Amino acid sequence: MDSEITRKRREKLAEQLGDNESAIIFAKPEISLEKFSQDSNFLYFTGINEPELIYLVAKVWGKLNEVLFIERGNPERVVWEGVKLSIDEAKDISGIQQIRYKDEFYPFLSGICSQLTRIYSNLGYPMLCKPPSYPLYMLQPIQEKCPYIEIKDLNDMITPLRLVKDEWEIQQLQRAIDITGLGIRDILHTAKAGMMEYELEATLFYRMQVNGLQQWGFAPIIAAGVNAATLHYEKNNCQIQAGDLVLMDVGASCNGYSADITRCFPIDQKFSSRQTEIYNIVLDVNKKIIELIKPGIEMSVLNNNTVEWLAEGMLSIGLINSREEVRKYYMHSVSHFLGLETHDVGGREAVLVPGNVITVEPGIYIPEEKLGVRIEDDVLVTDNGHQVLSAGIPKEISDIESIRQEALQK
Ligand SMILES: [Mn+2]
Repeated sequence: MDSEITRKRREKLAEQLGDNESAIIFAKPEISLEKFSQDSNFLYFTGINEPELIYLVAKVWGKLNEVLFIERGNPERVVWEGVKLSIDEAKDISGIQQIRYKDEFYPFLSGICSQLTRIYSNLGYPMLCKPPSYPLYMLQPIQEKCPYIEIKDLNDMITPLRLVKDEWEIQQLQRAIDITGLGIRDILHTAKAGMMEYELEATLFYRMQVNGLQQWGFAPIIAAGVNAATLHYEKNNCQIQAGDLVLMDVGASCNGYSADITRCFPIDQKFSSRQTEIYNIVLDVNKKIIELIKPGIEMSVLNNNTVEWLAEGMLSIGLINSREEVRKYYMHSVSHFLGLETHDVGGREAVLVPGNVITVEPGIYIPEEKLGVRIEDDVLVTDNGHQVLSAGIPKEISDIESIRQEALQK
């Protein structure tokens, strides 16, 4: 990744700072023996995928000051932890010119904090963070020393930036989606009744790993039969029975950018007639919602139409008797933004603009019939419409059945 890209992002962040305000973004701390996963905002503004670093930008009396704090390597720890990022490497990857060691962070901040009125940081949502987030913990000493400084989450500043994806970001998403698609095809070609859900998960993980994608974007859902009617099922530990429809809601992550795809397939060669009936209603809504996507459309319009059209479908087959009952079998929303987080920044009230990437994922869940169907695509908003980034992953019944037939006749 070119440091010019992150430099431009930091410029846009700094433009939003008022005088005597600072933004401080903390990389995730290192947790021993755990696979490292970077803070999305830190990655977005620095391009550095290393723990424990701190990025600070401050506007003091009109003058901008930008510093990256890195760890001071300890030669005795090298054999355990490897070599830490050097000053030159940090400069090279991020394009940030002023690099200091992390033990200088508090002295540096103390030097400017009498001038600061506000600090924006990647605090996370305090309600959801128990114990308090790492950034909040790190800013505690400053808050105690300078209680007049207001400490705020920087979400509102970064949301408009992260919502619009540049070309490089779209490439990462496309790669994550393509490789997820390859894994889904592998599963369609190898799954058989009697297998465990986690065997299918392993097939996809293998495909991701051999293609160089080492992390899931989120906990994968491989749900057979009734499990597909549990929206966030992630145990993936049941045996798949003949007759089951299998739902896979999965996504690899590429340089932090997450795919989010859902496909369903019969463990037998063909969809049963009931599975076909439900699947076609969901597929039809999936396609009609995608057709609506273009700049200027509100997310709420996508949501309202989904509820309306799913209700029509359910009424037409007698699954429900009145429109009001639609929420019994469809209880989530149809779209969310996709990016560095699977549920990326951007709210339900947003109006789409070119460069947004959203999911489209209608579903119908009928636990009493041991059946759940969701079909999810990832869609880029273009200047005059949309582009389905997951278009290469089969979702037509005829395409899925022909792969299943070929697979089971082997
Ligand atoms: Mn999703």
